Amino acid sequence: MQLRTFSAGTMAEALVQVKSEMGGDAVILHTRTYHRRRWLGLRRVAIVEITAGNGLNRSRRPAPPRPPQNPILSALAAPRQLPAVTNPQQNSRQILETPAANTAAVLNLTQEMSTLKSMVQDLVKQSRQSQAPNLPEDLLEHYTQLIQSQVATELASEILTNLRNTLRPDQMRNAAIVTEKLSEQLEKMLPVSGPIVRKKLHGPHVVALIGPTGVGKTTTIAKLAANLKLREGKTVGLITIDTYRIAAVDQLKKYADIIGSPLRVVGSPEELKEAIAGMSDCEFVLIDTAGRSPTDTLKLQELKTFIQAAEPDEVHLVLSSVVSQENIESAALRFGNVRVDKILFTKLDESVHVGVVLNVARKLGKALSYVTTGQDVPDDIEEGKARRLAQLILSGASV
Ligand SMILES: Nc1nc2c(ncn2[C@@H]2O[C@H](COP(=O)(O)OP(=O)(O)O)[C@@H](O)[C@H]2O)c(=O)[nH]1
Ligand SMILES: [Mg+2]
Repeated sequence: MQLRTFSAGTMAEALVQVKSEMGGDAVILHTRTYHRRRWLGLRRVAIVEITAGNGLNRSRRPAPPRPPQNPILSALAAPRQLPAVTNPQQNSRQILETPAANTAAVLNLTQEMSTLKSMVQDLVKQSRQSQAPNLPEDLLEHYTQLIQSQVATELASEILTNLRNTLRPDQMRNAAIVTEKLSEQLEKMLPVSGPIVRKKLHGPHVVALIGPTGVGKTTTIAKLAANLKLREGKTVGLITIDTYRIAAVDQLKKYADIIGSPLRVVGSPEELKEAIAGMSDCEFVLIDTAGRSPTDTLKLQELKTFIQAAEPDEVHLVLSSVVSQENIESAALRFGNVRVDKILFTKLDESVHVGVVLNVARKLGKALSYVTTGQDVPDDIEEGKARRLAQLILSGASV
């Protein structure tokens, strides 16, 4: 069986692609509509995705209710000659004049629809089984939940295969046990770093936040600084690297004033070194980085020289969980070149696909430090906890 996925702006466009690439015999197995952010996450664009298959192994279905052709595709793309009611304009008068004929036609259509519905369900199940082989029926539902939360298919398969291998048959029948064990498997997959802690006795513990523009670095610095200072009673100094003079400083200055922390703005690696040295009486120094465009490699190179000069104790790559997995990965690749010790995910309150956090943490092999859950300073930040993330993935809900 050959499986392919097509994406387009509308269902009609996607169907045209299916027909032209796979021919009229292709069977639609699954459709979904999702939104992707474009232009640095400012615009949401709807994408229709169709998964279609060719050469389905029909021997799996013992008694096909219909001839082995492509009823779904043809029903959607080029309506077949169904009873009169499928072509209402042509036959409307006739139907209206004979209520019995009308009822019969509607009945016929209802039957046709329910046959199609059960075929689609059957095919979707087959498709899932082929993607997640050897999974008992009870676990398929959980596999689907992981996929819906955007956990990568290979990760979802691995998690459920582990689960199948660890559960006894009697446990498998107990939904509460299955969910608990599944959560444990997910938790094991997500490395977390714990909170920012100063271990040294002298000098500040220096933390830098890097990442694309608009992900929430400055807001997160303000949250971290406020919590360290106001809740934990630590002394905190703030530094912002702003070589572009884009006035991003005002935002942090406001927070620095409220918290009562010093803020230094630096324009060169030397100034940054001096600024850190000047804050030697602080227990923590948090470095914010302003930027114009995340794709500007020259600026990334510049950022690297700043980070090298600062010699921070930890560098957190800040990523927005509402951006597509593709964009997150390309940002991670670019900033990975600068230096990344931990990852921090923002805007979990706006994301329904928390699986992305798991995928990216696994892919980068970096531990999750914090997640942020809203715009409020200082409350909307939490230490990254594997169990919390696992439960969000399993519930399919946002925070
Ligand atoms: N919904 C939501 N918005 C956030 C969160 N963190 C930051 N923001 C918003 O994202 C926007 C950009 O934040 P900013 O800190 O300026 O991003 P920076 O360019 O990386 O410094 C602002 O409107 C913030 O209020 C979060 O956790 N959830
Ligand atoms: Mg900023």
